[in-house]
This record gives sequence, structure tokens and C-alpha cells, in this order.
Amino acid sequence: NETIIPQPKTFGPLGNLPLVDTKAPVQSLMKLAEEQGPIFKMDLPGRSGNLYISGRELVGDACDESRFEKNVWAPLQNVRSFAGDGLFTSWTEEPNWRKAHNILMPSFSQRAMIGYHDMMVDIAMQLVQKWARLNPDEFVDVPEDMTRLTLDTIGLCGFHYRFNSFYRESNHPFVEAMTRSLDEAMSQLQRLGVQNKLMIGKKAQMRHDIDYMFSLVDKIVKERREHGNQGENDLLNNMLSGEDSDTGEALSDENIRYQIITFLIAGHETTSGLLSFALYFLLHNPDKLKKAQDEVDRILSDSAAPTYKQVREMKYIRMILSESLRLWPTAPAFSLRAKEDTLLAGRYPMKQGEAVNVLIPVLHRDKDAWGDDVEAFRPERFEDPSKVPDDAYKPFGNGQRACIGQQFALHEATLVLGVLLRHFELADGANYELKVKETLTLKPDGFTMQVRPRANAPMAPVGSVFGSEGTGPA
Ligand code: FDE
Repeated sequence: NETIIPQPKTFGPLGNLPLVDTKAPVQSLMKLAEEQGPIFKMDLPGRSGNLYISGRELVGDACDESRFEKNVWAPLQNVRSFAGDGLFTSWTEEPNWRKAHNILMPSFSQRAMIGYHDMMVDIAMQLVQKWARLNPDEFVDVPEDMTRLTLDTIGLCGFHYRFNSFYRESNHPFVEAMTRSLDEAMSQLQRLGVQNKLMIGKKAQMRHDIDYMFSLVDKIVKERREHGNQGENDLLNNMLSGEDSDTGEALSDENIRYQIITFLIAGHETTSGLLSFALYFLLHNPDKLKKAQDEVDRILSDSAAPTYKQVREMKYIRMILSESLRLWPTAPAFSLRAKEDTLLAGRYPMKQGEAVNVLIPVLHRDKDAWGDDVEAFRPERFEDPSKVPDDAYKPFGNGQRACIGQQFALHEATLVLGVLLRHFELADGANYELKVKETLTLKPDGFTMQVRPRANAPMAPVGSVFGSEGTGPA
């Protein structure tokens, strides 16, 4: 009978818990999906809503927004202690979701990227200069440098705050606090209720980290309020001055704090993972790397840094990013719940409020949608947009709760990847083998490589690096 939902073997009162590697839950679930098929259920103590789906038909049906809506599932609920009712962690019916959505949508439109472009170039060139000064035998830690870059980019474009990560040996204290808090939020999921209550030290640390994050963010907001706007065209300005078109209301200071923390989390981990995977795939696919270099050499022939328009022209670079997000979507899962009693895919009865979790990396390997070569890195799949199976491609989530930062992330990542390929030859000196590290997001763990300045690279004179057209603030 088709409507019986498979479940892997159980271990007494622990249910299916021993099948989930606490350090790599998504990869455990990917393996289970391979064995169990496009829908299966898990019995995890203390957690409800453990239906996992990953086939094109099932996910396509669950993405019908008239019958299903975003579920703020356990991993997101645990993040609410510091992201509150910010965009990512709010229920759609919470008033602040729509309010913030309406106020912030224009700040994330493709047009709005023109205003952020020069700030993105500023940070990208800091990375180029760092790499240009390395000795030939030195290794770069790719995820670490990409995290410096994406954090500094969202800090500057979002709030005119400079984390100056390229001038620090270790992480900015905000990153330490945020990473520890995210880690703790994820660890809480794996512990039983009683165990969580016993973690007094961890709790105190988290309280301390959250206080630190709040105080830094509150200081940024306070300073902006005191100085008033001095021409900053950034997210903070739009949040402070914006009014919801439906209600005419503005965001409260508390909610602005949550949005800032949300953007710092969402805007840097995911995009840095994306850039790291893309570099990994290029290193392992020399023919694609060659094609990408040909494109950037053509478009950026003698400009050290791209203009807004040149970023839009780098189509193959963009396809590389899309294909990286297919194989390793850095935000690997999202959850949906039934708005009413319904039949999923016309055959699985679901009660109102019942949830399904979408395993995006498995969906992205559905052979019916993508063909037999699903494991191959082939950016050409995205050449003709009409041939992309949209219902089997969800790296940015679904519908009205899809990623608001999509254009931002893709503009930034295209710019950075283009610039890096124009300036550097990549070398796999460490024979790196892919190991995926999981936090709230995915990253290639411990990925290092070597970079050598390219003989024909345009000069990027230290200190005056801007090849762009001066659209944004200085
Ligand atoms: C969102 C998002 C999502 C969905 C989730 C759920 O459903 O739960 C996803 C899947 C994503 N996102 C993804 C991604 C990727 C990448 C690279 C990114 N992402 C990026 C970014 C950046 C930024 C700034 C962001 N991002 C942000 C965001 C937000 C705010 C959100 C929420 C929205 C709503 O409204 O809900 C998201 N994102 Fe992302």
C-alpha cells in the first residue's frame, strides 16, 4: 500500500535517535532518505513532526501555499532566543513578519544591489589584497576567509559597521558569540529534555553571548539614531525610517535588533558556505574552471574590480553558483505544516498543523527531475532557465517565506568569485577531500588550497582598487 510511510529501524525508547549523527544530522538524514525513499518518518524522543520528504512530486505538493505554510520547526525555535521574531524565525501570522517583510523587500530587490555594489567591492578587494601578499607555498583556509568576507559585507551593506575581519588573526567577538550560540541551539536539539536542564554552564555561556550580541547591535542602532542619517543607504536606515505599506507602522527597536542579528546570521554563514563549495567544485573540475576563467578574462579584461553591470554579465559564474547550491544547498532543510486537513500528493493524509521537513540536497538529486548524472558538477544545467526543474530546486526555500537575501547573496558571490578567478590561479596543494561540516548551515570542513597571482591579472594598486563606477557611498 502506497500510503504506508516507511520508518527505519528503532532502538527501544530512543526510537530512531541512534541513526542520527549529532555532528552531521543532515547527512544522516540524506543517507536514510536514500534507503527509505522520498518520504519517511522518524521517531525522535521529545520531538514531533518528523516526516521527511525529498522527491519532486511530494515537495512540489507541499510547496502549495494555499494548503501549507512555513513551519518554525525545532532548529529555528531554538534560535529564537537571539533572533526573536525576526524574519527568519517568526511565524507568518506574527504581526512583525509581514511588517518587516513589507518594509525590507525593496532593500533586497535587484535594483537595490546597485547601492550596495561599491561596498561589496570594498570588501572583495580586501580579500584579493590579502591573497596577493601570500608566499607561494602558503595555504588559504577557504571557509575562514569566505566567512570573513561575507560577515564584513553584510556588516557594511547592512549597517555601515566594519567588522574588519581581514585585520584580525582570530574571529571578531561577535562571531564567536554567534557561533557558540548557534552551536548551543543545535546541541539542545540532540539532548533529551532532562539533559538540557542540567547544562547550567552552557546556559550561562549562552546568556552571556546573547547579552553581548544584543549590546553590540543596540549600540549600532543608538549611534545611528543619535547621529541621524548621513547619507547611509543601508538596511538599518530603511528599518529606522520605513513604514509598513499595509498598516503605516514602523518597526520597534527590539524588532530591529532581531532583524540585524538575523541578517548577520543568515547573510554570512550561508553565503560563505556557497563560495567555499563553489571554489571546491572548480578545483575539482578543471574544464569548468577554464570556462569560468575565460569568461572573467573576457568581461573583466583590464578592470581590477567589476562594475555592477559586469557582475550581471558573468553568466557562467552565476551558473557555477547555482550548480554549487544544487549539490550542497548551504541552508539544507526547511519545514512546512498543513494549514488544514489535507492529502499530501493526493495520498498521504495529514492533519492540520502536521509538518513535513524538506531535505533539499536529496531533492536536488532527484533523478526524475535532473537526469542520471545528478552527482556530476555541471553548471550547464542552468544555461537555459526554462529547462531548470523549479519544483525540484529549492536552495532559497519557498513562496512568500523564501529567502529575502537571494539577490544580495548572488550578487555578492558572483562578484567575489569573478574577482578571485580574474586574479588568482587555484591549486589543490593539500589534496583536499570533501568533508561537510554542519552547523545551522553546511560548509566544506577544513578546506585549504593554494593561490598564485595570475600572470595576466589587471593591476590592483594597493589602496586604490576601485574599478567601479562610483554608484554608492564612499
Ligand atoms: C530565508 C531563507 C530560506 C527559507 C528558510 C525556511 O523556509 O525556513 C532559505 C532556504 C534560505 N534563506 C537560503 C539561503 C541561501 C543563501 C546563500 C542565503 N539564504 C543568503 C541569505 C542572505 C541573507 C541576508 C539572507 N539569506 C536572509 C534571509 C532571510 C531574512 C530569510 C527569512 C525570509 C522570510 O521572510 O521568512 C531567509 N534568508 Fe536566506
